[in-house]
Amino acid sequence: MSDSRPRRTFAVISHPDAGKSTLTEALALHAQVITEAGAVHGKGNRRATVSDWMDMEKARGISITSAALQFEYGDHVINLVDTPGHSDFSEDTYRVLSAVDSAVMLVDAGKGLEPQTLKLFRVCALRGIPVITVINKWDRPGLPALELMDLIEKQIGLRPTPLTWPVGEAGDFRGVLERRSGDFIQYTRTAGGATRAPERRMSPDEAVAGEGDVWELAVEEHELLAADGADHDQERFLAGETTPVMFASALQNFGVAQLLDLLLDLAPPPRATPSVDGGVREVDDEFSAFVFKVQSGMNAAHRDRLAYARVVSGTFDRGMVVTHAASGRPFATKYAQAVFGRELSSIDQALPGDIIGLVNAQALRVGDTIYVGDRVEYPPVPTFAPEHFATCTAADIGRYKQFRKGIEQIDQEGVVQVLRSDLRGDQSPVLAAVGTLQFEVVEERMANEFNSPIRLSRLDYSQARRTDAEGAAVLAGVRGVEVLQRSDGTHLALFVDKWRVTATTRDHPDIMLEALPAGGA
Ligand SMILES: Nc1nc2c(ncn2[C@@H]2O[C@H](COP(=O)(O)OP(=O)(O)OP(=O)(O)O)[C@@H](O)[C@H]2O)c(=O)[nH]1
Ligand SMILES: [Mg+2]
Repeated sequence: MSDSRPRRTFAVISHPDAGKSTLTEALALHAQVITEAGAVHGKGNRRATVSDWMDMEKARGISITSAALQFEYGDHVINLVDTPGHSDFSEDTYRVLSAVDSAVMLVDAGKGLEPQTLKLFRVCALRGIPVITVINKWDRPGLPALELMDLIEKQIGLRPTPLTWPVGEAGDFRGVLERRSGDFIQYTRTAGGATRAPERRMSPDEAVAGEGDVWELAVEEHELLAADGADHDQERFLAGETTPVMFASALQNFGVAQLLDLLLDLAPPPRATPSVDGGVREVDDEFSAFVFKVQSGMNAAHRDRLAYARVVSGTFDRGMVVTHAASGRPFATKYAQAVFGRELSSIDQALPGDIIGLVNAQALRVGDTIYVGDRVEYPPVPTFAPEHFATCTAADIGRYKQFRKGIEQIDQEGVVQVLRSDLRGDQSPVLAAVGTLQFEVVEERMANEFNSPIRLSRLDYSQARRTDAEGAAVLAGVRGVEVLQRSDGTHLALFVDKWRVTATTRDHPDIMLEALPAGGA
């Protein structure tokens, strides 16, 4: 977007099924970027949400890949990234977390804090990403609100500071008490939740008259929270000690306006970013950005490959020639796009916090930095320890060209890690994944997008360790170990199990065998 309005850049994260894509859509609906929710929220009749665009996502009703949406709201420009909840895709979610300034964490009111949610909370804490908590699905029976606050405090050690408090227990969502003003905001359902939910602000007196005991209980609990010091404190929130909490029903568009306002008022704007060499790029320094995601197949008609870059500093102008840090080569940015799910529209300018799509930028890989002026390189995005391995061959040998092209693209996107060795040859690379659903995505995309169905044959390995050329040479003759190379040059030694790793370390104490960060559940 071509103006200087303030930016808010955040990710929506949680355990699968908590309602991230539904909330993403509700936010877009509320900001009036879409006029009707794409999801017809009936069971079995669910159309895809704006952010779930892959065929596989539509068929299964889960998000498989992250989706970026940029839209205007009030006097702000919002950059939102909807992430997949499934732990098999957590590498994608973690990459997104390197590109945002805050996170909206969804909690399913009926389920409390689920494993993947807890894990993501920890990642945010580690990276210093402030977290806003949304208790979702309040339209359905669930845990008591105070109990949920206890769970947040005990299980993740963040102090919850609710900004709104539900009026009506889970399953009887009448509205919220806005704690700052003490007002009642009453929500009204619309048919199927397809349009913005009307809301009415009422004074406490009106609320008592209308809602009686239910209102009084909310007031009591609100006072209890206040007495306990559970009020919002901006500094502590930004320091990662507290989390503002809101109650919502994404499906019915309840609580969505309050969340948008919260994001504008309290979520942090883009800030200075450290580079690998220990320096810092200030927001108003010269232009720089890094690629956190590469995706193709967004549009079956054009085989576009899109690199998603987060602008870190400076102003981006379309057509600008930037430097690609990895190769030192100049790079022309003629085809910069704003992204809204799968829709692209060309942009002339972008500011820090914006996520831009660079079309057919073949040179760009996940983690790459581009810049103008003083050289800068941002830290690489993490890759995880794969735990599942399979050899991959073209089902139809006559389609080997398509096969190679597809595998190369899959590799560049980081859908799985692609490993090769002289022994196995190029016809039969090994795919390495954090979770087996990643294999299914590869199978589906190779068949439909690249017209080269594949055969996968699972290998017995479950452990990968980083080694080097020397280690590879030593391990070449060792039984139960195989060394392959990733396209970034990294040598990975694969082992059947942990015992084999231990035994090998004992027998060859001098070689490098380094654990990779754990990814999956
Ligand atoms: N009752 C109720 N159902 C909801 C609400 N929000 C989402 N759902 C339903 O929960 C299911 C999952 O919603 P999604 O938005 O796809 O969940 P998600 O978190 O994006 O899931 P993944 O991307 O697969 O991790 C869908 O059937 C939604 O209609 C809500 O507020 N109330
Ligand atoms: Mg989703």
